[in-house]
Amino acid sequence: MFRQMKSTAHRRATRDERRFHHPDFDKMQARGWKAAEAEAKIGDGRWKAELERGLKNGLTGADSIGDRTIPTFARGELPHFAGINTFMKAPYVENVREVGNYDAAIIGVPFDGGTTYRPGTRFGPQGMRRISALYTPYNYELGVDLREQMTLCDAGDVFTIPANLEKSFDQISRAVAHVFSSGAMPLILGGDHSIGFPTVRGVAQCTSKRIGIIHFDRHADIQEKDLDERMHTTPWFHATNLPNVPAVNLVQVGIGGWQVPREAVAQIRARNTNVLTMRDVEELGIDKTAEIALDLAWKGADAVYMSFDIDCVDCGFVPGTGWPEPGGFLPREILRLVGKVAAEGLCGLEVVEVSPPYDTSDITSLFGVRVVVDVLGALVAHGKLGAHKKIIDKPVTF
Ligand SMILES: [Mn+2]
Repeated sequence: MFRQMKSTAHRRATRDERRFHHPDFDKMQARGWKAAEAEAKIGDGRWKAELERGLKNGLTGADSIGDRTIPTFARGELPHFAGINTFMKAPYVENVREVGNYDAAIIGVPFDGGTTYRPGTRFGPQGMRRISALYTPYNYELGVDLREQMTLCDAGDVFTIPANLEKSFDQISRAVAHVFSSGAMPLILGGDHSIGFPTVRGVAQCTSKRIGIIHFDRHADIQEKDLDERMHTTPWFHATNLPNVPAVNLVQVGIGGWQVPREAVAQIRARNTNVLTMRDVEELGIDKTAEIALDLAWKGADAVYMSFDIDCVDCGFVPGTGWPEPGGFLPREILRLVGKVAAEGLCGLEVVEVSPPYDTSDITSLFGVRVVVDVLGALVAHGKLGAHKKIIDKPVTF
């Protein structure tokens, strides 16, 4: 008898008997539904114009094709597997003097001469451009359509000099300064992290204003030299020597593990930079980490630059990188953090250390692309795209 009662008490409820405990849940209040409603408010004029341009430039489609917006030659976004891979199929600005006609410009920096272990980041811009074809310009959760709400171009790659760091640095600074002076926001696809110095130098030379840096990385990258040169372990030593890029506005997030050289740690102390380890981030939580990073980077500064080393993400998610290290950010965490930082405005972005030869299924390249589009999405959603223009008081002309 007892046995029978027990079995009845623990019998699984049938589907009809099952109780649901969320009678007050209103799907209309879920972000999922609100995002669906918000989409209806975004225009589609640029999409229609793209289709028209496709027909004009790519010929009308064969008679058997019912959808008369499909051209003979692929032009524009569709199909995603076809076409010439600029970043997100953005227009290629062959004449870089026209780059100022756009809100933001992709600059490829195919350079891995600063690498101290695994090479291959010279293929980073190609890798990210190729897999960027996977994305539409619309983000459901943000309610943003980059095609409709901003203009993006791809300025192509900087002509780097593979065997010479210093000549490459000069080329990179010149390219970034040119784009920044034009008013287009520079979006830099590296390349190894040695380029962090010349990229920041390119921005900093166009302004008398003070620039902070938010640096996502597992590594500190602030020693003076490595292997007797200014390698990818050194960008912040040299960038924070620039007169308007003080080390007290450098915020280094995600640092830790077994790959931080002690020379770099001495510089952290000497220069009084700001370091948040992964454990700090865990204890603070993502939202508070973002607030603190923003407070420190913006304190007395007029603009903030974001340097995103892909290896800040746990290496299980980004195998295609120069110095993989376990224990970094999970993808959802870092994307949320990136979005929160970008929501306050940025004067430039670099994504570095993507090394396609070590990648698997393009996932590291895809993550790099995701950082770029999430930054753009946050800038657009918060009305901050173009805010950097007000600090350009020393534009360069070449
Ligand atoms: Mn790193």
